[in-house]
Amino acid sequence: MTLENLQLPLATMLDLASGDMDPYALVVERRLSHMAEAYHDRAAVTAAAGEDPVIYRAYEADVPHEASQLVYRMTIIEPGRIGDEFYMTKGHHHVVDSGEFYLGTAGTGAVVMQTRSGEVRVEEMPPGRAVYVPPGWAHRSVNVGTEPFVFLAVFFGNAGHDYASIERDGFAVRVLADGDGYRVG
Ligand code: S6P
Ligand code: ZN
Repeated sequence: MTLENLQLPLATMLDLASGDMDPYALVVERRLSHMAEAYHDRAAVTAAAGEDPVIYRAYEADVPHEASQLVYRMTIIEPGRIGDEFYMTKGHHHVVDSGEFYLGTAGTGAVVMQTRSGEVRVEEMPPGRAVYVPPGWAHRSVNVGTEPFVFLAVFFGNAGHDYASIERDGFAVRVLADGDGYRVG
């Protein structure tokens, strides 16, 4: 980095309870119609399609998508289910295999991680619990509670997001309602 393009420090307010970020550079909003194929109960997808609920939003800080940068996002997954499957993110691999830092800040959720060879791990992310997603592990977050599930993510600016392989192959496990709780099936 030369003096000409030296970047200034950035300070951002993160509301850990609500997930609001101020200022933010972009927001990703995903409704059911953006990820309808991800849910296994087709009748439940059809029943919810008219309302097309917002499943989650992610606010991103104004950091360049370049090597050596650390981009950060706050994600808010609404509470809800499609059939017996909890609201969740699309999930992705990073195009450039690279680790990611997650920190739960509100609500009750978990992150499902999976290698390309099919090894799976699920970690809960209550407020204050950090989860490290190592390079090569796809990741999808799930709200298993009744309040919005909020978490912070920090990833490399050149990571890139590969959604296509998850859209094609899915995850080997689903997080499903089970009484008042959940099971991984
Ligand atoms: C980015 C990080 C998260 C997700 C966000 C939305 O590497 O893993 O900020 O982007 O939770 O999930 P998705 O799967 O739609 O990107
Ligand atoms: Zn990621």
